[in-house]
Amino acid sequence: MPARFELNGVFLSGPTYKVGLMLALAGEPFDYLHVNLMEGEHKQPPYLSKQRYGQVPLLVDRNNGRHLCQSAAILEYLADALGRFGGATLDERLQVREWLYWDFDRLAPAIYRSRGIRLGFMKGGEESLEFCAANAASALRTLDRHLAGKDWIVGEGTTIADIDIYGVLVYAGEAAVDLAPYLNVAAWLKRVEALPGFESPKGLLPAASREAA
Ligand SMILES: N[C@@H](CCC(=O)N[C@@H](CS)C(=O)NCC(=O)O)C(=O)O
Repeated sequence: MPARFELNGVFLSGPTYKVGLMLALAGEPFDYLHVNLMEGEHKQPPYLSKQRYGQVPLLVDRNNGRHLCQSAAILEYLADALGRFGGATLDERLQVREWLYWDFDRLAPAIYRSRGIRLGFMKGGEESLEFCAANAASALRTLDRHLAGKDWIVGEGTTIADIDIYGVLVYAGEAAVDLAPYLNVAAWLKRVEALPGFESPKGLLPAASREAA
């Protein structure tokens, strides 16, 4: 029987990794379809008819034919659909959502952009890199203060807030951001990496399409 989920993405993409990590931690096998960004596949009508923003990731839920876009919204969908990592109460779910918005406002742009410039797939000079470094430091101070005395970002267990933010900070090294001074963040990263089903970006996202094992 084919896997329930089909993840369309690119192996270098942080937002694609977030969705793959969620599926892996939830124990959900998925077919992986490589989208050829170099050849502009994501801007062609067949892909745009499934992903209106012309971006990766795109998740297809074959149980109901839904096509889902935007990694944070996909994480919320999966938490709901699979009954995992959504938060234990309404208040936790609301806090989780706050962190998802915070990530894409404060943390992800700084890390992803710095990484993109350094790896050569985004434009930007020294000034942009300095701006990213200052914003990353500010966001990391916020997260580090928040994690003092806590194992997880929200509540007593892993949530999609942890998965979403891990999916940014895993690229800190490539963005030349040193996480060592942020002791609470460093300890939390290790907790995420010890979760059953955890996989690194390399382990989860191949360079070519792959069917679920
Ligand atoms: N907010 C989106 C961002 C997705 C995104 O930036 N995807 C990049 C790859 S990492 C992409 O598709 N870039 C090609 C483009 O935007 O044309 C999400 O979280 O899903």
